[in-house]
Amino acid sequence: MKVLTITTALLAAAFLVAPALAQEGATAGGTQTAASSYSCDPNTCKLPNCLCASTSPPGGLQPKDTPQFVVITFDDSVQSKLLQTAQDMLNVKNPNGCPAKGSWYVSMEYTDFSLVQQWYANGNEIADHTFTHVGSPSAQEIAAAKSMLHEYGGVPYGKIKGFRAPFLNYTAETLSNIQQQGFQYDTSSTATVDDCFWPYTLDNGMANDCWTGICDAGKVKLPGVWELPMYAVMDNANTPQLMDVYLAGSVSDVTGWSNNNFQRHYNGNRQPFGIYVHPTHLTNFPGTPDASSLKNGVVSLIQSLAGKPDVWFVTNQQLLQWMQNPVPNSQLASQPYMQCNVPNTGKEICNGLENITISADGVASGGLLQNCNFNTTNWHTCYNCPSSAPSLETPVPSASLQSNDPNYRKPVPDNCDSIWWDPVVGQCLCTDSSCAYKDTAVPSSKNSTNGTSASGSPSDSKTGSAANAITPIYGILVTSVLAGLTGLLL
Ligand SMILES: *[C@@H]1O[C@H](CO)[C@@H](O)[C@H](O)[C@H]1NC(C)=O
Ligand SMILES: *[C@@H]1O[C@H](CO)[C@@H](O)[C@H](O)[C@H]1NC(C)=O
Ligand SMILES: *[C@@H]1O[C@H](CO)[C@@H](O)[C@H](O)[C@H]1NC(C)=O
Ligand SMILES: *[C@@H]1O[C@H](CO)[C@@H](O)[C@H](O)[C@H]1NC(C)=O
Ligand SMILES: CC(=O)N[C@H]1CO[C@H](CO)[C@@H](O)[C@@H]1O
Repeated sequence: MKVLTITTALLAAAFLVAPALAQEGATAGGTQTAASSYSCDPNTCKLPNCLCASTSPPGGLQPKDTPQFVVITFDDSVQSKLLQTAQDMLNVKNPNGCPAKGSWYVSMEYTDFSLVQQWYANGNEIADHTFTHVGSPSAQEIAAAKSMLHEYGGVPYGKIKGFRAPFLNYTAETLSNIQQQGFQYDTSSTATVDDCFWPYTLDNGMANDCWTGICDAGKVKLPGVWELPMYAVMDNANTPQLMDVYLAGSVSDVTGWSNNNFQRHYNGNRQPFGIYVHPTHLTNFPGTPDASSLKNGVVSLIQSLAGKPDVWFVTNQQLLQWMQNPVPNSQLASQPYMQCNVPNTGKEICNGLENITISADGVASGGLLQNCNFNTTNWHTCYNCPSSAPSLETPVPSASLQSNDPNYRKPVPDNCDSIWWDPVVGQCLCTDSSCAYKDTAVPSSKNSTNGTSASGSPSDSKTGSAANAITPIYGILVTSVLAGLTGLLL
């Protein structure tokens, strides 16, 4: 395997060209020297609760026996057309015959919560991408999104385990916030070549994005919280491309880079390979350029990776289950978290698997759905609409119906998963051990969406000068991405 050395000078150049290349966090850093401040002793840091950053597979597995995971992730709002794009991308099978699964990092604006539930009930992952998609998000931004995904999307708190920072712009304080709010992992950092680490715990700090100063001693130390680096595709100029790689070149260029980098992982140490998209770019909307060829390129790439006996398309949660107890590829098919039994409730209960239809104009509907209309946004839920539009301060306003109203929907209790919960009758349709669920992650006060009382760790501070230097670039992207979205979707 050819090892590429990226110099700081090259990196600087990469950032300058970033706006022309792609979207948020498309390019990223990673120097050989920067990671030297990371140190971790594998004799004391042991699975399942601790793992040192390493380019080698966990559990002492040989690369040839290690599954090649591919994670496909989607960012921002969940809407019917975007969901269709995601489903088209995931239309491949794993070696055990189960469908590919993906992770969605959901921001709240324009999200249709009935589709959040549908995505979740189909075995995919729902994760937190803040309320209003702000860089450097407050604890309140993170907590508000989690509350809404639970209240209106029916996702148990304990199943919302992941976080990704908007614009991939996080600080030590962001990471400390997600730990305080009980998240299991962050996936906002970048892995290039030298720092192409398998997921690791933050007991000994960060080992990626070191050029920002985040790896400095004592800066981040969060026992038990996992970091899942995002794996960059190095293009022909050795510029790391991270998100929406399809925007950085022609379909054939992007396919070539992606295949080369996939092979680097597959023939190397089998680190996970990532395909990170904003599905809005791959979806046709009236009045915007035809996205079909972009989408077809990505779909073809995914289909070309599928079908190998050791290539698995998983959610980040599935990947973490494997990380904590790594088994050889030959044993992966039978792991409980790799099964695909569809819950059979014997009854239509608005669990997301049934009764949501998408009309030609891209509107979700179904007899059991509640329609929550607040002028600028119109979304659906299996639960109660709020009496006023959710806001950052009050993400979950009181229900529009009184609890004694015959049409009042019963919220998912902490001893049932929404895929078996009938919110109309208020009944858990599965109680045996195969589906027993107890949510231990319910916030102590459901009110406390204001974030947490504790402040960040004393060592928190702004990220280093390198990060500040790229702020204007991100700023431009923020504006144009948001402007694009609002234009499209309002
Ligand atoms: C990124 O985070 C830094 C540090 O908190 C902040 O100054 C900057 O405004 C953020 N950038 C964006 C695009 O939000
Ligand atoms: C959806 O549910 C409603 C109410 O139970 C029912 O009337 C309707 O026929 C269902 N639609 C489908 C496609 O099953
Ligand atoms: C929730 O917030 C309201 C208004 O701030 C307050 O009156 C109520 O006591 C809180 N409930 C809990 C359980 O903290
Ligand atoms: C939310 O947090 C802010 C700042 O910590 C505080 O001033 C405010 O009173 C809090 N609001 C609620 C409802 O707890
Ligand atoms: C600004 C605006 O469109 N307001 C409308 C919001 O919805 C209510 C109820 O449908 C209307 O009465 C308002 O005019």
